[in-house]
Amino acid sequence: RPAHAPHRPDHDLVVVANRLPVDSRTLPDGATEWVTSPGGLVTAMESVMKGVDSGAWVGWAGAPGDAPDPFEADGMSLYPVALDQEDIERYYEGFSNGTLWPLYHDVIVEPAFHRTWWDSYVSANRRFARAAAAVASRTSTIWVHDYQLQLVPRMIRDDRADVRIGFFNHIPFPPVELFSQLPKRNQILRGLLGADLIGFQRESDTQNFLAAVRKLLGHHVDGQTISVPGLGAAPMREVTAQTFPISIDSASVSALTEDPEVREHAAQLRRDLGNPRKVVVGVDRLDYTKGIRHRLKAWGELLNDGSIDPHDTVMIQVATPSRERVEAYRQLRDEVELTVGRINGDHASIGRAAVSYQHRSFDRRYMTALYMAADVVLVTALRDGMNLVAKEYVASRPDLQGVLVLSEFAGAADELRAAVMVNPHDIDELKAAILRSLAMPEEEQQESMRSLRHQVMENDVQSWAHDFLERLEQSDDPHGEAKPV
Ligand code: ADQ
Repeated sequence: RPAHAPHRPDHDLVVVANRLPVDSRTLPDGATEWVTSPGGLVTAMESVMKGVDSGAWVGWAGAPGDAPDPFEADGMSLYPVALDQEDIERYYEGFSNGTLWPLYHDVIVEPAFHRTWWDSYVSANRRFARAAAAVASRTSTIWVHDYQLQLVPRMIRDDRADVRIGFFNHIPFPPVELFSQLPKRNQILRGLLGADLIGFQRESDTQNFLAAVRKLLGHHVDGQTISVPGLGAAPMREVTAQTFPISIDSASVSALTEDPEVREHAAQLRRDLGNPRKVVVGVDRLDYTKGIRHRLKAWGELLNDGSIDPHDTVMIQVATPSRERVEAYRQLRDEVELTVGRINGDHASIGRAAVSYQHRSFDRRYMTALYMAADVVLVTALRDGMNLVAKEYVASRPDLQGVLVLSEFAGAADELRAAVMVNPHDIDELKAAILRSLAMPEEEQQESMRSLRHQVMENDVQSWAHDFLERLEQSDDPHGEAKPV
């Protein structure tokens, strides 16, 4: 149970993200329970914060209304920010997930825009910025995360010119032709440029951002360095945009595979499925960017063609509930569940599913067991910042068995070159890739997995955070003193 934290503004690192790493949940007896909040950002940053002496995290606690008091958990100070029901509808579900999310993911669904959503985005961003500025000391580094908070760097800088500010975008940054559609696009760019360092997942994201800054704001760009004119008499500032591909806590995932209980769980999973010859797995938040429909279409056709025998091959699709109040997500859930129902209606036998569908969250140990039981993992995102599932699968296979099918539209495709690459829009290509993976000889699996593991084990989330923070330290000293050598 978290103890209440005294106000302790001496944090080395202040993380600002939409969500705290834990969500508050009110129990029937009125008491508060804290559970890990979902998604890739929290998975990544949780392990980073374990290595920080005095870390703080500013974010929303996941429930509408007044913010709980600051408290300590997992060795860091958590500072909850309040969002009321209207903020949730306009700032979070509206501008963040109804406007920015689809626009930044190649307009897979049409972005909606309302001016009231924007107003709420501005005021919510201001609340996060104030909360962060209030707990940062003169020597703190503030690290702002993700598309919900793009105005925060500039808002903090206006208040606190004496701190270093970094920003990392976990999702793609779109080509300038798409970004230009965004109402308030220049305010967004100026908001981001309040940071000293702006990080992106892929080199193409960094280049897209630099092109937008050049074309829409007319700022001078030299390589990765942007010259940002100061306001009034303030001098020109230099801002760096750079690529930092995020990763996972690879060693701890890999270590879990040695745990006898996890191993037994993996074996039990296969037994529960009726010991099929092959198990194919998909793990995603239930999001239209993840290509779940394309994957199920390919799977359904392979069963219909008779290319796959449902008596010896099973697919497990784990779909974490996500953004269930946003219309496009409700629709997606209906479509996915209809498709799964059809496939099972046509191909499942009594007691044995053709697609085993799980709409819920599982803990780390279960997820690792699932990866260990998977002969093939399908990552078929239509657009994805990175995709941690691809890296988790690789880290879970020290036995060098298993095949990763990876969409070229996931950020992970830049690094995980030894995967079976696919364009998920091409259903025939996807089907062929699945069949090839199911038939891949052991030696070939080993060769590919060895190369993938080399990449994932060497480049973990700790080195990602270290690289980002080290680069941020090299930016101009905000106190105007000489850089330490
Ligand atoms: P997400 O879109 O959330 O993250 P992803 O990178 O795949 O996507 O991370 C999802 C995380 O949730 C993984 O760690 C996965 O294991 C976990 N998860 C998924 N389903 C689960 C379930 N049912 N139960 C338990 N855990 C589950 C965003 C961007 C990504 C980027 C990350 C990190 O969209 O592109 O990789 O941030 O920057």
